[in-house]
Amino acid sequence: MGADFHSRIHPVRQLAVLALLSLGLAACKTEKDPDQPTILGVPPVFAYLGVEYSYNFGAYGGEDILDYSLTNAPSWLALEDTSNKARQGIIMRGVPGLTGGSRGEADLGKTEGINLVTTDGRMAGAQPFDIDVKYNVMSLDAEPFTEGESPEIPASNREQCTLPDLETEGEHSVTINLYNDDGSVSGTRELTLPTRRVFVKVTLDQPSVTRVAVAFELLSDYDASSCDVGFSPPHQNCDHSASNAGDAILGTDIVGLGSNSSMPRDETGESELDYIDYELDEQGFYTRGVITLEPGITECYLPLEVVEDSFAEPVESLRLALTEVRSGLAGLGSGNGGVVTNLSIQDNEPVLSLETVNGGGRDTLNVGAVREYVARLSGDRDRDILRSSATPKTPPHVSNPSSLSSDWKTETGLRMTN
Ligand SMILES: [Ca+2]
Ligand SMILES: [Ca+2]
Ligand SMILES: [Ca+2]
Repeated sequence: MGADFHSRIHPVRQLAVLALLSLGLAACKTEKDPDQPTILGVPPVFAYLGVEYSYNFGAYGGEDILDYSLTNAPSWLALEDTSNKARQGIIMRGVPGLTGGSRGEADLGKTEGINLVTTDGRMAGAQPFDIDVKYNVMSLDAEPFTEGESPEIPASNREQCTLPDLETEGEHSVTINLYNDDGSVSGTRELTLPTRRVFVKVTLDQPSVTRVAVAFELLSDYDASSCDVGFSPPHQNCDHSASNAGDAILGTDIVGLGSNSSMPRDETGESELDYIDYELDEQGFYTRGVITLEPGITECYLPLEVVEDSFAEPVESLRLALTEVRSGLAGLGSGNGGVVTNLSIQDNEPVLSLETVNGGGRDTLNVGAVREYVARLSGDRDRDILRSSATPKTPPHVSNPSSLSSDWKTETGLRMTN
């Protein structure tokens, strides 16, 4: 009765048990004792450096208390001492790279034909399996940044580090070149500009049992000595040469930490983030540092600061690289060759466009005729605008909305709107 009821409710499970029984019998092809000790289970094929690996084997059969032993196992892997010997089954565990002699990367790779042997003193059962140890890979991910904006950190199912406060603005001082009409450098100017915090997501594939600290660095192809043909530095045709177009200037367009910024704090603002350290580069800007993921954390946020300048710029690109594991065990990419992700900064300067009074984008005008057009400036203007003219080779001119407006009105008969 009980069995009938059970079979109606759990026909699938009963089938599975039967299948396991027949598999177990098939595996031990010699003269069979039905009470042969048998191990159940298939341990995971992959293990990761610095990450706990554990598996609980089931067992049945045998006439007495079962004893277990591992053969051909990697040194990091061991059977757990069972205090309750009457229990059937056994747990094997270990941390590749750490347990069994802290062999680090020497534990990488595949071990084939590991055997878990169980015996009741008279008969033995065996369960062969393989384990392949891989790097616990760290990777980077970032959305495009927009000058003047701080993004939200999206929700995550992963174990997160303390979320950084991105709202608080920072401040950064830069020195820019001033140019004569021929593009030669006439002097420099110190500008102190607000910054907005952005972030790059740092993920660890698996939860590490130890703290993992990794060095990072901002990189850009921008090179002030890469001039247009016929020019030599310092010159505007070097600072803003064709080959530098679209490359962010580290320390000017973006930094890890602004020169006058306070260290990033947690979301409540109560304490400084303890997982990020910034370091100075050769130019004296904080464009590198170390990020530390505590044990178990698999997702963290590396705060950077985009300088909110008032230069009209194309979309600028740069890169963030993870360069070195300073402590713990993590792979920088699947082959541990390094991790690099592309970053981009979209400009937020107003864009000036001309249209007819009726909003048309095209018009025809007889020579000598006069007509009123609308110059439309996109974006908000709550301060002076540094207007750079249409071609990137000409110097940025400093002006402000009122003088721009009156200039345009008197000289061209245009009306400014916003
Ligand atoms: Ca910029
Ligand atoms: Ca801006
Ligand atoms: Ca800008």
